Amino acid sequence: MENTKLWQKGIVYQIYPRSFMDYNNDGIGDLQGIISKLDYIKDLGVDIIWLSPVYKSPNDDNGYDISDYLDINPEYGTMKDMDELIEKAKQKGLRILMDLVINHTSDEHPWFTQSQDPKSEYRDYYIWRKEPNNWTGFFSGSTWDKIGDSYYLHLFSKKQPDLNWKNPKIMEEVQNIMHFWLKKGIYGFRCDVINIIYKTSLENGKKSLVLTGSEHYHSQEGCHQILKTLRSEVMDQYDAFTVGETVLVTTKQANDLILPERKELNMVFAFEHMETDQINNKWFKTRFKPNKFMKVISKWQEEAYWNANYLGNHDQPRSVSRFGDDKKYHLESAKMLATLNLTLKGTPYIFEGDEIGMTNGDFKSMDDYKDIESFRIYTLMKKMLFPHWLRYKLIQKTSRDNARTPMQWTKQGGFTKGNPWLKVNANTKTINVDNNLDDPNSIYNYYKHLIKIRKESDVLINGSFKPLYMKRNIFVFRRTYQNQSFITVLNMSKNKRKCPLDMKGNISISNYNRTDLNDQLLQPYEAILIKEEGAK
Ligand code: TEU
Ligand code: CA
Repeated sequence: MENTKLWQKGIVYQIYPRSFMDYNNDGIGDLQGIISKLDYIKDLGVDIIWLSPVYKSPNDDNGYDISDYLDINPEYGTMKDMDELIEKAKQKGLRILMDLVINHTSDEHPWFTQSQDPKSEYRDYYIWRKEPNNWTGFFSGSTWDKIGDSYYLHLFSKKQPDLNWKNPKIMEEVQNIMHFWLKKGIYGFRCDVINIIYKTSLENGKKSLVLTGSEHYHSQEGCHQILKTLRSEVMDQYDAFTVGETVLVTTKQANDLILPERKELNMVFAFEHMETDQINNKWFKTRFKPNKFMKVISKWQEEAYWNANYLGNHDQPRSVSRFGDDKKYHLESAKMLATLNLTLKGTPYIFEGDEIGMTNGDFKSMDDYKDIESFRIYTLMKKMLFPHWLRYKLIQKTSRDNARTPMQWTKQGGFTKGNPWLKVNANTKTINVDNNLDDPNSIYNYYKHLIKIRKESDVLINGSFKPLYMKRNIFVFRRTYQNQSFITVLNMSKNKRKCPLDMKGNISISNYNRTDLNDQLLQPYEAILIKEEGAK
């Protein structure tokens, strides 16, 4: 236990800075806004705050297009504000995790503007070719755009040119950036799309419905080499950690990045559980099937060396709207999902607003959306002759803006006194922080209680994971450490179901305020955490 690091035993709270709290009332969340809410975050019981990018950026992709890695987006504040945030957080025992986006920069980064001149020393910072290949990108369409008489590669939007990791200068630049921030006392990095940064070849790819060409850049040996260097040259000099965002990985590919002897990353965000309600790609949603979902989660629990557990983030629809029921069983299902996320093995990540059960946005037309990806996909579906109602329905279900609506602090919203950059959900009237703080039975107070239980428990932090039942939308698993154990019982559906196993022990927490385990009938979305008695 003593050797357990903060990033293993701690809990991470993700902030999407644009949407968290607007201090100067210009409609955009900012650093002073975050500082003003540090006590709220601390009270929840978390240890680490992951900030989505706050660097200087023209905001084509809300900060995931960086034009200066060593400066702060003026919309969010200044470097002085950032120093203050790091310092004030530290005083409260909170550490800051920053987003590190090193697959691409903004096209407005001075490296890229200079790179446009074929004779510039920055030319090789990016990937230029005379002719495009057949690759298709994450936001759909070709990955190549033309400037002058050459094409440059961009796996995301055309304002996000990919860096050329075959150029040793990039390694040098990135190391400097990492040192700069780590020296300020941050606790590490969430490494954006880290498993696709190294392009082994630029050959044409095997034709595929999505991401043609990915076999040339996904999980390449070159990427492993880069991560080993960043670890030994930078990370190892600090008390810090890395979590990689890794698209399309298998448990084997994840372990190749996180096993301690590999000396690369500490953990990764995998996506397989997020793919269980989609056909082929994330824009074609099918009905959520809990059985499939729990099997994937269980597989990752058993096979991955360590997990970064999450049910939502700034790229995904809201978890309660997606895996729960945001109407009839809002309270119950949000608490059930919390119980899942916080009793699994690994480091739990909570996305801002999930602790009060925020739901998908209540957008009324395409004019309400802001996300570049939503527009790209909408246009693509139009080209494919999808009727308007279907296009709109798919965007409504999948848009990343669902997770990005401003944090609901009060009945009136409370995020800003100005005009919010993205529409505040009208359900802030009932779903808001104020209501949650006041009500002992609220989702927030359930999170808080559950976090406390987790933090005080060797079993929940270090225990092994064993699935006991995964059928009929019921998920039961056991965590064991030395001679102690917990059982988590989850009904992931709205149907009442008899628990197939005998439930024995003491109830640590339950979302129906159960006082005993005599009744084996599980209520809709019921969740029970049971501390088992005696040795196992
Ligand atoms: O996301 C990468 C990613 O592959 C997806 O999760 C992304 O949401 C996109 O929808 C692919 O379909 C990361 C960031 O989290 C995301 O916000 C950025 O847009 C992206 O990288 C580019 O930096
Ligand atoms: Ca502001």
